[in-house]
Amino acid sequence: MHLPSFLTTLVLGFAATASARPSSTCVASKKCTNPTVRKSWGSLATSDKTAYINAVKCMINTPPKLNEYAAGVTNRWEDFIWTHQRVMPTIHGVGHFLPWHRLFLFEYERVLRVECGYEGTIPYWDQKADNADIFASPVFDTEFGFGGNGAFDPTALIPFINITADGGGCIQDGPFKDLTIHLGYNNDSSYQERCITRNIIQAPASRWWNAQEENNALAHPTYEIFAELLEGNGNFTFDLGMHNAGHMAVAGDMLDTWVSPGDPVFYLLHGNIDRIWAKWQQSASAKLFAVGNPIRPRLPISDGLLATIPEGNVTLDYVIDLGPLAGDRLKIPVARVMDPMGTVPKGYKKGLLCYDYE
Ligand SMILES: [Cu+2]
Repeated sequence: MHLPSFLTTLVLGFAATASARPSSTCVASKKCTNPTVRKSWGSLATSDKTAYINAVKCMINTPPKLNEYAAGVTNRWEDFIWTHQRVMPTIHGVGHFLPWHRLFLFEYERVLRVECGYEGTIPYWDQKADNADIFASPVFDTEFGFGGNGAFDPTALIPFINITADGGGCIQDGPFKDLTIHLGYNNDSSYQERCITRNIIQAPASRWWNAQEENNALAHPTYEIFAELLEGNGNFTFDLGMHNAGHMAVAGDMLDTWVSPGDPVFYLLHGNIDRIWAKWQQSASAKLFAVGNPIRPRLPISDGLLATIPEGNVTLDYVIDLGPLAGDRLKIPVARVMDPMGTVPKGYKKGLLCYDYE
């Protein structure tokens, strides 16, 4: 295995070009009472882990609602994969990356609870706890976790860095060993039968999954820089950030930006990204409703698609939605998902959320 160049190159290229947004932080509503509490996977009791894994299995075994839209959607789990796949180019590298994924997690958790009788909350992956040895993560436990690496496939190159590693093939063990996915890779939503792959590598975890990286992001006073640092700037060889480094360290399906929610660990990783955002928001009152950065992606996308996306920056009024997954019910201004504890700035309908992180 060659050492990827990002190990030796640390680019601190973030110019302070973004200015603080004028804050309309006059809170019109009260915090919700009795928030649910999301906990790290490693801190859960084994019975809680089993309950969550069973809820995921339930979702996989539940009939789809969106099969009319794509042949590769055959169950409720794939409703969510496709929902992410269909809008991939417009929800990454944009100002609403964090709010959109927060909304996505909200609906995912709701479906686990309402349709699968799950009584807990969605767990998060405390990435920094696995900095030294990602392979030993409780997330990859074969009994009380999501199984470990994919089978070794010498032809599987990790995208962006073009190296081989120890895995690359189908998940070999654990509760999702035989998970069959019916959507293709990238934007291919035609019907197929395939496994979930992983190609775990330590390097991104060593470099980005640590308290220093988390604190480095948290220390930035503006949403614009904080959010970009946390997500990663789209350059998969230099500035991964904890989010991109999370996808890259697991690799396989997790490194297919379109269909990465096929691997159950997607939701744990995004739980952590959402947790860090919430922590940043709660660190000063002016940050709670701070949002910004362009609606148009930083990443290259086709000119045809780009032309359909408005110019300008994301504001509290910018409307996000989950498409047919939730229809008008979750077609809402960003303002309504800003506070996990459900407050909204003056003038907005009540907040959607009521949770906290432990
Ligand atoms: Cu995503």
